[in-house]
Amino acid sequence: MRSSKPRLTRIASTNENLQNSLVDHRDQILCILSRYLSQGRTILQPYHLIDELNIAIEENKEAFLEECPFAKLIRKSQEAIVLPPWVGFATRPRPGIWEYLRVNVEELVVEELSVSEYLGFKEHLSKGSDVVDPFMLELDFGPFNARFPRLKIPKSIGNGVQFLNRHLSSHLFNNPESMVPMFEFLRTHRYRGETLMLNDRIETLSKLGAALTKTEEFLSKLAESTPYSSFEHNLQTLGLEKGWGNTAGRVLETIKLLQDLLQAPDPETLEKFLALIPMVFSVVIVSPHGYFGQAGVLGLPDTGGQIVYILDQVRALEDEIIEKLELQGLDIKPQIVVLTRLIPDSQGTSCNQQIEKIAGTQHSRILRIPFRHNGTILKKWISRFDVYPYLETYAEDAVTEVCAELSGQPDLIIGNYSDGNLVASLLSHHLNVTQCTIAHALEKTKYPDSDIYWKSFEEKYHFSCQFTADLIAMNHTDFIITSTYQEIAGSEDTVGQYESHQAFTLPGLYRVVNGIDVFDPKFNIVSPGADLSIYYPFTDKKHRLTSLHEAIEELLFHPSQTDEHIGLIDQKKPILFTMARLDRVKNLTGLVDMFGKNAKLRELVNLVLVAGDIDASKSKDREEVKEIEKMHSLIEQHKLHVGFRWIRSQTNRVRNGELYRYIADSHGAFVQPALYEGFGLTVVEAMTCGLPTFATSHGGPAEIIEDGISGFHIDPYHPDEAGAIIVDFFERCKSEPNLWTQISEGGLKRIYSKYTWKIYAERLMTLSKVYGFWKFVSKLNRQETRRYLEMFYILKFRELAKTVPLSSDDVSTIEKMEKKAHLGPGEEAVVGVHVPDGANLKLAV
Ligand code: UDP
Ligand code: LCN
Repeated sequence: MRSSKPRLTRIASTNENLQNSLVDHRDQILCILSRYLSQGRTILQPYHLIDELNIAIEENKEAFLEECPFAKLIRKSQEAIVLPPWVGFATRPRPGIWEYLRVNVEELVVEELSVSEYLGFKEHLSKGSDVVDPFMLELDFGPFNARFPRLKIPKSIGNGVQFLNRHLSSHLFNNPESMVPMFEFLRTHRYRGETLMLNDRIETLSKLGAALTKTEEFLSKLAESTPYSSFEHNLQTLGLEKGWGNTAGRVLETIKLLQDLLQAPDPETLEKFLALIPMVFSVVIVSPHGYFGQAGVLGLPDTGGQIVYILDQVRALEDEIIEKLELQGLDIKPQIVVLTRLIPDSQGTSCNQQIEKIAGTQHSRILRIPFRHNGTILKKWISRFDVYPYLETYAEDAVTEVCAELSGQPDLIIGNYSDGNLVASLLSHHLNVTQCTIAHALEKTKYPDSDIYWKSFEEKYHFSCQFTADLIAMNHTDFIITSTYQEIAGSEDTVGQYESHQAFTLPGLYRVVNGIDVFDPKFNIVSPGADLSIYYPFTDKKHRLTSLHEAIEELLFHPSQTDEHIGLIDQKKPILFTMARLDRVKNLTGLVDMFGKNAKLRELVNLVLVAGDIDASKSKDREEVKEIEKMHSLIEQHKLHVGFRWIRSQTNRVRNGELYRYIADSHGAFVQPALYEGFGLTVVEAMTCGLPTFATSHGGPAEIIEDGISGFHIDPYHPDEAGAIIVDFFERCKSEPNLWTQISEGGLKRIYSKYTWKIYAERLMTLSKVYGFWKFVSKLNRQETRRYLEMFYILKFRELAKTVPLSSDDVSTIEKMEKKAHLGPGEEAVVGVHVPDGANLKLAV
């Protein structure tokens, strides 16, 4: 708890230059500040700040302004808060490093602010907050991590495991006895009661060295390929159990690594050794929301990349675990269970089946558990924003069902997205199992100002619950994997998704002064790929699925105007293609608006989009309904009946793969215009098929694509410029015949070097083992943080979850709510399956 009354500190000497520049260039700076005030905005984004600065420099013809400390401050600011006479700035000199100050526009003085003071100042923006709570709850995870190692250089963010290994091994291995924890770890290592690695014959660490030497002598007399079974008994007598390798050569290799560690431990050898130890046999992957199925679900609301990612991940992980277990000489069947929601009213999908085998795997399956409340099972799909009141009961049910399904505990629990990560935290807390967190997308970044104005988003999105769940999971987890660096710490100019959870405020609820540290070694970048059996280059003629071309041509060109497709395209022109869920953030309506206005682009290409439903009455998703309506009105407004085609969402991935290639055949391109994209699997898919790609500069695609080499960046907030970039490419393609191929090949090169599932699976397994090991031998599981989180969960999350209305299967209630939602344009009413606050309808299954 902290008083929010600003402690007004005079400017520190480090910022004296800034203060001096305010005095020296008073008029020019006043002119810039007054431009900010006159915008009539209370929060200015970087592009507002820089656009206005550039205009002022241009108008004043004052070149020195470029160099003055004030202009530099503006260029490094990620946000300005306008509360006359003050303008507050949150500046970010480098990724993960923040400074706060405010400038009094009347007196032209600067004050440095602490993070707490800055957030307190910002809280005045939210309604009624002249009564800012003087004793606001402040969340600060900093003190818990004060003695914990952290990275220092922004460029090493995301390489947590190397750093952690280096740091902890130097502490752990600093005397002859320091290998005791490793010895204990190997001695107690078991799989379902069966001893692995070392047995009781080796009683002490000192005896381990001798046992290893004897084993080495024995094995070196055997041929390398001698199978383990033929010398199993000899090794047991020496104190070594299964797990060292399937041949004499492999056992020797593992023993050698341990001998090296005993002699002179170093982090690289430690990582190699741990990677060879059998530790992960069963994995639970948690992903409750959406329609989690293997067919006919993609493009349905809340059902996109996360599902594709998990199914591809399962296949890659299973292959990797099987391969490694075989090399380790173990005849164990790995088990991977995807834990998702059972939806009794499954709309023709398989989401009503409790167990479903995962195609392309030997032992992996989907386990579905329904959402229930007070003993009543919820039958219908509900939006990912409405799931919070169900998650605790869901997690309780999951503990029992998962352990029954696996006939024991898992070795690793991987959470996905806010709901899955919260459930994974509860499961891992309860079972004391290593937890891995994958965000996919942190909504706070997608919805600007959803923190400060959380109350106005609350009815529709319940962000208070979601952000609380995110904070709990990211602090509870043992390690976090992200698809890109930018997801953690952004870039020089943009803020990372995790980074934006470092400091923010939810006025009236709590203020986060240290929510997550992007320098924490729990962060690791492990990028996914695309399924290469579905997405492969259009030039791979041998595997092209020409039998699907008739159906594809019908989708693209058939003149009938149906619920399946509308619009007509000119077959002589290349296609600019996009495919996404019809969420507002995907900005497909923004793309269509830009296309509609750009006569040159319309002359050069057709625009084809695959997205959502065409008939709004068929959609159950409140955001999608709005986007569908907006799309129809744009079609009318820009007369987009020709040169444009809108195809409803397409769930057949194999055909979609061929669709990308079909578009590449005619030298088209892919465009991904999202306002913010967590990663962007469609970008990877399109590039893997050899389709030149234009993708948003906000989020993952900015890192996947190297601008001008493996594709192009476009800024959705500057649609005219984005349009000009696309026009320029297609125009240049006419005069530079190689350009199209050059970008297409640049894209493929990028994918093969960084975005494949094989690289992903190896890395994830190594990380799980390393973090699992450190959790066992050190206090890495951060007990203090966990106790603090228990309190936060019980006192805050539970209370917030109670404020989310329970959903209903009652049709009459749904219709009433839908009517209410359509009262008028722009009205923020709730559409869908909510029941009025407090009502708790009990419905039989
Ligand atoms: N997708 C699809 N049909 C559609 C829309 C999307 O198959 O109508 C697939 C697409 O190919 C990709 C995934 O859904 O595999 C979308 O993933 P992405 O990461 O691009 O976005 P998300 O939906 O996860 O935000
Ligand atoms: C969710 C998203 O929004 C996408 O950006 C990602 O590509 C997808 O999940 C897979 O991680």
